[in-house]
Amino acid sequence: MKEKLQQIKQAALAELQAPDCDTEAVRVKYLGKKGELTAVLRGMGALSPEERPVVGQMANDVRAEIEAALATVVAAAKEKALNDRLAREKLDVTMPGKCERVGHQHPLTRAQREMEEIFIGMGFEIAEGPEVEYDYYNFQALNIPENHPARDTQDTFYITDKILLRSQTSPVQVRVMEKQSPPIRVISPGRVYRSDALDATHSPLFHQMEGLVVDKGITMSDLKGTLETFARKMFGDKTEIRFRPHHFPFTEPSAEVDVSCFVCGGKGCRVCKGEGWIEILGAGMVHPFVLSNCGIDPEVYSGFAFGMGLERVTMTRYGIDDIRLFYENDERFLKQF
Ligand code: 2NM
Repeated sequence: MKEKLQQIKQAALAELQAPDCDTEAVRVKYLGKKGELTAVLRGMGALSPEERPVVGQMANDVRAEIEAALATVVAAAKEKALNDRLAREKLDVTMPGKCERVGHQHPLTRAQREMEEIFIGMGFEIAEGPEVEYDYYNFQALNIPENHPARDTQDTFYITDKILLRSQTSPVQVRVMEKQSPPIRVISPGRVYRSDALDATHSPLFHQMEGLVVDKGITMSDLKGTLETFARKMFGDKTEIRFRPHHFPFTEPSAEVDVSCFVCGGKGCRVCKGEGWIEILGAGMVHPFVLSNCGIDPEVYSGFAFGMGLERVTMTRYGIDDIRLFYENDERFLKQF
């Protein structure tokens, strides 16, 4: 019986050494109610009274040894499982983060939105219209005569005799005047097209923002006040504006409008090329012919209009010296804004 106990012990310990040992199966097989050790204990009745305590003691020792070996193997398996999981789920919080790069608005879009906000603050609404336009809206209704150089195929992209890519956003305002009766207060930002070769200051596609106000009793002083307010919000509180006489077919009188240089304040510097002033706008009182072309009685109503190039304003403001940078989509340029 003692030999049997030793055999059980050796067998159990050997099984526990196996690499993929099922510890629960070993426990049941040797220590369970129907296990081998229990079977030996059951047979103890056959032993003499002197042998019984000796064998009993030995059986208890064998049980304790098997239990201890089992506990060791179970603990080792648990530790290995934990270590495997820690290795698998390793997270190094000191690694550099993964940064999602976020885009932003194009500098021209930002300038346009900013200008829209300023005019919306003065009660203007935003008007839009087609970029493919009738020559009637782009030229005729605006009192631009048949022989005007702007109408030449050298300067404007024609699609047919009567259809073209708009060369300004004023046709949008003609459409507004046809549809709406005064008071009218609109701005029309958008793309315009001219048949110019691309260079540092010209592009066949550029952006304009024009404005129009029509009501009873609108005068040149309304125009000046509006543009001064705009210029101060756009270029700074101390900005002054200056009107120089000019000619546009669609306004009378007409003016080119300068703002005092926002860099030197008027003393003269590199940005204003020593002038102290920077030209940014064309403006004037809407020609009576234009009003009547649009069904508005010039004897009752008057209005002012203005227009500026978005690229030009943005280039001036940020000191950008080449218009092509706006269209090349080079991130090294774009990410600066
Ligand atoms: C400019 C300069 C001066 C202008 C005129 C009109 C309209 F539709 F009312 F006749 N819209 N925009 C205008 C006037 C545009 O751009 C340099």
